[in-house]
Amino acid sequence: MLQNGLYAITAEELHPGRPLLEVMEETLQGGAKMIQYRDKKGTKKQVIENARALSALAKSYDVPFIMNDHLDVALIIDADGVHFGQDDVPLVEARKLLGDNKIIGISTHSLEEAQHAERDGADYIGVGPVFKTATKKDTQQEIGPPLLREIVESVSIPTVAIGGINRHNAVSVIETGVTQVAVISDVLQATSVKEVAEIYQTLYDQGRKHV
Ligand code: TZP
Ligand code: MG
Repeated sequence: MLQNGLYAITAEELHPGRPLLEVMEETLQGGAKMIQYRDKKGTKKQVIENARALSALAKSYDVPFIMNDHLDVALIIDADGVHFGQDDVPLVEARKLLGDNKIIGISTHSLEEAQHAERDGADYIGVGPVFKTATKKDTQQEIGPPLLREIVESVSIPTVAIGGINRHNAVSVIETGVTQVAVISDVLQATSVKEVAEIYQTLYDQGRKHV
């Protein structure tokens, strides 16, 4: 259900002066396999408007649209799925409201959390931070590729690596067998977002040869 490749996540503050929709369309033109709208600051009204527009954009590229944090917004705009942290709406509660056809992703930081999320019925897990990152301030200790590999091998649901991934270290991450790499700053801060998204697809093919 999740295709191998780049998972593009929004961070509007990283591309001042460039519209959110334009930047995210470039990730899709470059071949992103999934997009997530992550907004920790907007008003509910703004989040609904942006989510509706991003969802339509993703649909036009036949790519799933995932809403971070806001279960109500996901329901209002009929998003393809949601992404939650460990302290957000519990997975089993979200499942009751969203049904079996929506994607529910959960952030995990250890083997235990990963296995727990799988048991609770997550459709995929985020795993990280793999490396140090300046994008999320309240992150846990970075786990590194060896533990990432252990986690990937210990679950049978799709896995998404996140945190500090860039063009230089992406192959070492992809080689662990992760389904997707979620990248924020290295993609959104690029001069050509589309070209960098395309590079990730090439790196993916390179890394998968060793899986
Ligand atoms: N969750 C764990 S690390 C992270 C999130 C949202 C930030 C990843 O951003 P970057 O710029 O790709 O390191
Ligand atoms: Mg959250």
